Amino acid sequence: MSLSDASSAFDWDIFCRVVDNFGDIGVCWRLARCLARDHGCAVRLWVDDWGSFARLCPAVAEAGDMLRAQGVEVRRWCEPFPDVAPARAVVEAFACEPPPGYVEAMAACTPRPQWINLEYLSAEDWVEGCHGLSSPHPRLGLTKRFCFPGFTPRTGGLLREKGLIAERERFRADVAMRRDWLAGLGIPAVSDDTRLVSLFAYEQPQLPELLRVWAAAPLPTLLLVPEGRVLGDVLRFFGRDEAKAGEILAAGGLTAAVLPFLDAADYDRLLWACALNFVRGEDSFVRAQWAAQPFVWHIYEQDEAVHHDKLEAFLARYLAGLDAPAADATRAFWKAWNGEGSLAAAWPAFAAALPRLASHTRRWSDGLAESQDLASALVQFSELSVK
Ligand code: TRH
Repeated sequence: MSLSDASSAFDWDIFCRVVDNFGDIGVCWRLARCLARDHGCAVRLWVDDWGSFARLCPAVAEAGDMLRAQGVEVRRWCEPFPDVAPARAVVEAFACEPPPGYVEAMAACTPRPQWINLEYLSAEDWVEGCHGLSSPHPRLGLTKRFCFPGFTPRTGGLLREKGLIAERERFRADVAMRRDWLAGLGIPAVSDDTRLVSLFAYEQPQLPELLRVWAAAPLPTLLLVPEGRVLGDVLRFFGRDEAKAGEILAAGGLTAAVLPFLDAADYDRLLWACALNFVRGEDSFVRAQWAAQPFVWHIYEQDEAVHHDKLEAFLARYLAGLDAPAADATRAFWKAWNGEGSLAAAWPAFAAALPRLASHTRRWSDGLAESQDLASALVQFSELSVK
């Protein structure tokens, strides 16, 4: 049987090359699960770096080149690439280019698969003009279309699982559930006036100065830090070289708990439980917005500092409608967190703005939740019927 006669068992093939960290695979893995769980699609996910993926999906570590996890068939993207019938829709994440033989096989299919390049998230204005554009293949008669996630209805939107917001609200409303969940992570009971802060970031050289301010503040802070790149900066403040998940460190009014790298559901709960979330990259940045609490974004650095425009574009959208002093304080603190200015100096005004920022972020999140989510947009985009 030639591939053109083969009717693929899969609705979707998603191709993911891990550039670094967890964002590329974080987005692809979430998208794959959304398509499978929320849309009943048959999804196959191709991933080149199983070491990184195993942090998000531990079952990968035990598997050979293939496994079924959370409703998705996961395959190692290796060379030579196996001779498989392409799916009806193909997502190439972040211009990672599917294997040439697979693309030839796509061209031989009748009908030809829908080919979508899923781009990185940006709040910049040009995104609306590029979302949905097509690019014809020079030889093979295939057309690739561009899907840009984003914050406006004229983009692909953001990944948001069905029922996520209701689940968040149930967790928030249930004080005992939150307390028990924190206790399960080894976090001691805290006083009602303690500010819970989660911290996921790249290296942050100024962090010890900020922690000094928190340690001396009249209100206590509990800092929850999943193991990762920023932990070294936390430990520097405490005069330690290393710490294991489960350790709790204290200085003045500041307590820091080192957490293991959490699974996706627990990472959401962490964000829901905290009054302030430090996030980074792409996927955790979006999760913080679904948590609807004030957050600070450590943006992924790009060549020629283009990430500064990206940061500004997001701030302009996010802060619109917030009173000027609170908006200025938030902008100054975010910029300092991203290397422009002093964190300790920017903190007092930002801390004073947090109550107003909290209600503003809630409105921001509610507004985003009214838009179509990215997986639904892709299903529509690909013209596959929703089952
Ligand atoms: O890891 P990131 O910095 O990822 C990236 C990549 O660097 C990528 O190349 C770049 O292009 C992109 O950012 C913009 O940050 P991100 O996107 O937040 O991915 C982290 C993932 O890890 C996210 O899915 C949340 C998850 N996570 C957990 O599952 N458990 C945890 O405990 C933590 C802290 C994170």
